[in-house]
Amino acid sequence: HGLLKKRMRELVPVKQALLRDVRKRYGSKEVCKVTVDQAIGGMRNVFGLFYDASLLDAKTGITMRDYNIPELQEYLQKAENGHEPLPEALFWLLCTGDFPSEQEFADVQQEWKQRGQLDSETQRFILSLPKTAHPMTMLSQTLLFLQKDSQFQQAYDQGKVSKPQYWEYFYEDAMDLLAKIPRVSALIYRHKYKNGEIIQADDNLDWAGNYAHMLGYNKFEVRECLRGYLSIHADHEGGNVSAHTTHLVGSALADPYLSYSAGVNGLAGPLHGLANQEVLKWLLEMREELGDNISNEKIQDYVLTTIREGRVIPGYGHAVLRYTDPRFIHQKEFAARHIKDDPLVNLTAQCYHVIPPVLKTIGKIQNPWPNVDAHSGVLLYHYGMREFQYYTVVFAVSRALGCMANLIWSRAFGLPIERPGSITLRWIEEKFGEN
Ligand code: AMX
Repeated sequence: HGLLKKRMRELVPVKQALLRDVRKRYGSKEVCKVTVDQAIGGMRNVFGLFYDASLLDAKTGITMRDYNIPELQEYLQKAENGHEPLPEALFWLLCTGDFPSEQEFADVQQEWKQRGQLDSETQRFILSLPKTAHPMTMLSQTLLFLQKDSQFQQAYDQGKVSKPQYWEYFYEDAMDLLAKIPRVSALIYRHKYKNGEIIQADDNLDWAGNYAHMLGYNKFEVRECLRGYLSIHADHEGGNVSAHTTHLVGSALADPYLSYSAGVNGLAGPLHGLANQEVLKWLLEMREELGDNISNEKIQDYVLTTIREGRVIPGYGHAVLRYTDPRFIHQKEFAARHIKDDPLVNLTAQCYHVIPPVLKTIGKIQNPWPNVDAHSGVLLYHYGMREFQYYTVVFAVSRALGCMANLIWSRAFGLPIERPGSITLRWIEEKFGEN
């Protein structure tokens, strides 16, 4: 076994004891009340989930194991001459709460290289998928295809596994899934857009750098872009659609492949991860209609027209955040460091200046500021990846890190099947009606 599993074996009993103690001391305390509006309105600010690896603050954004995005960028391992955090190091942090030593970091990296090979059956499966399918659908399907290799499912089927061991099997599946997902995703890209011309993995590269390489992008800057991208999208607490779905499905003891395939399906919704594809589409449509050097007034009109048509401004707004997403800032700073004078990057900066005041005039919008998806696509577009339908797959490769770390812990904590209650219109009327 690798060093991460060894460390998890030390940590699991300690944290199990901590959880028992917390329940004993605070188990009957009230976390929050739920109003009828919240029950109908997508459960905003209902704190009914336990999800340990990250926490979202409306004002300051995401912290993963208590570290915000600039701190993660500063403290996590980087590539030689690089500035961006490496996802292998982040995964160690998400699982253990500690930053990895150089040796621990190298061990995860090595383990993912060993586990990452795709067999010829899986390659054939991907290359047989209809090219008309959306790449997110292809990813979800391939995760389901890989489910035949689930060690948890096999052990459970044979009656070999009891509850205290669940997490160890989830861990094995999670590590395999994480090792394979960049290769699966790169092959989907090469199949759909590059005539199936496969680029073999380069095992001298790190997880994210190798993903860039297998996609067909070899500049150091692109690798750096992906290292940062795959780190900052990894986790966003437990209530977002992809994380919550993965957690929910896993709570039924569906293995990590089944669980994450379900999470990926949620990520493929335009109000969630697919927003990064939508942003590019929207920006390109705007440029097509209005040309280059668009005035602020024209952008304002374009925003209002989009809203009048009953559409949302993709990349703006958030269910929890109430200020600019620190992940947006991270990408904006990346662009400032690396990219000079790209028309779409410049337009994104101009939109950041122009759009929030317009959205503020529309009373119902709770958050007029940009989220991560407002920026991520233009970076990929700049580096030559023009197939914006693919962008959410990159998000999915990253989100797997957070979803897998939390899934392992959900089993380690022995969390039960998730089953909240629901209410009907009649229930509400009878409970609160006058008579
Ligand atoms: N453009 C236009 N209208 C917007 C809007 C936007 N960017 N953001 C919110 N609104 C509208 C909502 O559609 C809703 O209208 P309705 O009452 O007529 O249905 C109203 O404002 C109130 O919504 P809210 O409370 O501010 O937001 P929410 O929590 O219901 O939804 C989100 C949050 C992200 C779905 C929404 O802001 C949105 O649709 N944004 C655009 C899509 C996007 O960028 N999604 C990515 C989010 C980050 C992620 O998950 N990757």
